[in-house]
Amino acid sequence: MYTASSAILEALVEAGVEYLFANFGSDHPGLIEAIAEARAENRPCPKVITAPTEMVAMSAAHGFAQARGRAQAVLVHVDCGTQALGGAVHNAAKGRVPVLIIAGMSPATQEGEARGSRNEFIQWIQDVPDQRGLVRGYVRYENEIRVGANAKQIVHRAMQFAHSAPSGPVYIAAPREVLESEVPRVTIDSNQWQPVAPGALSADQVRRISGALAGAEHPLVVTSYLGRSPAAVQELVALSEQLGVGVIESVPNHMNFPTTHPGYQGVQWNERKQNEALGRADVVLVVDSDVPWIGAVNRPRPGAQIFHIDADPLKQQMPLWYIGATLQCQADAAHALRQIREAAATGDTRKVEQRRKNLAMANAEWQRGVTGREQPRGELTAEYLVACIREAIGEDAIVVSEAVTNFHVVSQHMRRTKAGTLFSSGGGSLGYNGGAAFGIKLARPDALVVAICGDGSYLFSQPSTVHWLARAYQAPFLHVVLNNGGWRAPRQAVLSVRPDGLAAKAPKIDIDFPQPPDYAAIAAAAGGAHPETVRSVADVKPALERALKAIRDERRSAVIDAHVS
Ligand SMILES: Cc1ncc(C[n+]2csc(CCOP(=O)(O)OP(=O)(O)O)c2C)c(N)n1
Ligand SMILES: [Mg+2]
Repeated sequence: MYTASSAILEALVEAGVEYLFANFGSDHPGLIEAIAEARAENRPCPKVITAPTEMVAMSAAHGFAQARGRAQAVLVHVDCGTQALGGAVHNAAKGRVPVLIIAGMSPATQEGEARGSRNEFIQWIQDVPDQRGLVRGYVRYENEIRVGANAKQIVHRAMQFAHSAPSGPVYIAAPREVLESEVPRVTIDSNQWQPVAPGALSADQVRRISGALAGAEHPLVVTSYLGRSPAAVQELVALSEQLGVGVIESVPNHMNFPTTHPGYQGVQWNERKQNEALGRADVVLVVDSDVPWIGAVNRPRPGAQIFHIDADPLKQQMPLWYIGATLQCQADAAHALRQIREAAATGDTRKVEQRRKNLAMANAEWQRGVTGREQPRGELTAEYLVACIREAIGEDAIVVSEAVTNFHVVSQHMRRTKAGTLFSSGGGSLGYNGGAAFGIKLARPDALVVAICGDGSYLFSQPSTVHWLARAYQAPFLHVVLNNGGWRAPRQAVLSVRPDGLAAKAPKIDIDFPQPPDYAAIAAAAGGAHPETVRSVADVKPALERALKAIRDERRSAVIDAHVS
């Protein structure tokens, strides 16, 4: 029987969806039947990953899309499963990561009018006034499949939104009777459903930006997520070399520029101090960044010329946003940087040579600073630990970071050199790390995947689900918990806003985990992960060695619970 559900499955295959991260319910018999039928008839069908919790399913699709650039599907149960996606929808939206969410809806009839009509009490309870409204503020597109006949077109349209700039999550819902309805087969020409072609700069924009960069004393690029496109990383390297332009990263959620390249001028985060390179620059080109600086503490020097190129220059989902740019351009970073580079005459070669020299000196100083901070001290520091991880995993390993107050430690000390080897969520809803690492490992089965997170973030990420999945689907990874005894971030917030208050001096402000769980043992119980606990400098290297051996030789995940000062 060919139903709307069969059509949806077929559309997923046509759209290149390899995985369906599924949490099934009473709304899904049509889809479950269509999957069984596809298998029985040996027709292509996305691989189903049975996801015990929705937040992890969505985070896995998030990680997969970051590593491979393609939206996967997440199937959830009515309003309840939609709500259980929780902050993972925020993360995909803020990170502009394509994910297709499909949800069933309670049956729309109650007297057996159509196959799928209500037959369980829960279907009255789960019928809510505005199911799609639960995610409306976050998705690029949401719709209900109202008749089965055009279900395929709706899936393809949703995918078009998901992959067109600014990309992001999309949501489609359908009542049970619609998913059950028999429909005629529709033939789709996938060429007609491609994402909108990437945008380019106009000739005038190219001229203004390349002219300003070439003529500047201290030209600087600031970026956070240009590295979503490996081609853009290459272009930025070429631009930096050709014109002697420096690059800083601001709260990067991708690897954007090789840290070992002389043009690299470091990375900034929430530091409450002026960034020197930013304060010096007379021309600043912001490319793909949500928070290029925090103006109250750190900003370009007065009179600096600011240009902005972004997949989403208006920051459509941010009510308050401005950076003082005199030219805002919506364009694909790789394309725009190539245009600028090709238009920029080599210019004054002596000047460019001088700029390159200055940059190389500043980069060497940055490297020295990082090296200094990562030397072993008495106590086990996050800096030392991250440096040891870097040395143990090599340049090709893929790092997932949700390290919160140690975010900048990971950005700095991982010193990534290759595009696509560092990801963080791009959002602010903690719990992305474990699911994302699992999804990335599915996307890149040959890569070593390493997630580094806070102890709070480890629990947010639902490690029991994550490690059950990692074993069930043979996607082992290294999970490192920066265990600092609880939530340090809220304390830092209190100290920054109320430095003289009572809370700042109080011995207890309810953010510590005085009897912490055995983090590694959670993963061992749930998914047979190899557990390690490290408390001192001497513990680190042997534990890393054993953990990586377990992943390599025994094909199981490893969790290192690292007690850092
Ligand atoms: C879903 C969600 N809930 C709450 C918060 C608020 N929050 C921000 S940081 C933080 C603590 C994180 O703890 P941990 O991962 O251990 O990092 P640390 O602050 O110790 O570096 C919390 C609760 C959040 N960002 N997301
Ligand atoms: Mg912590």
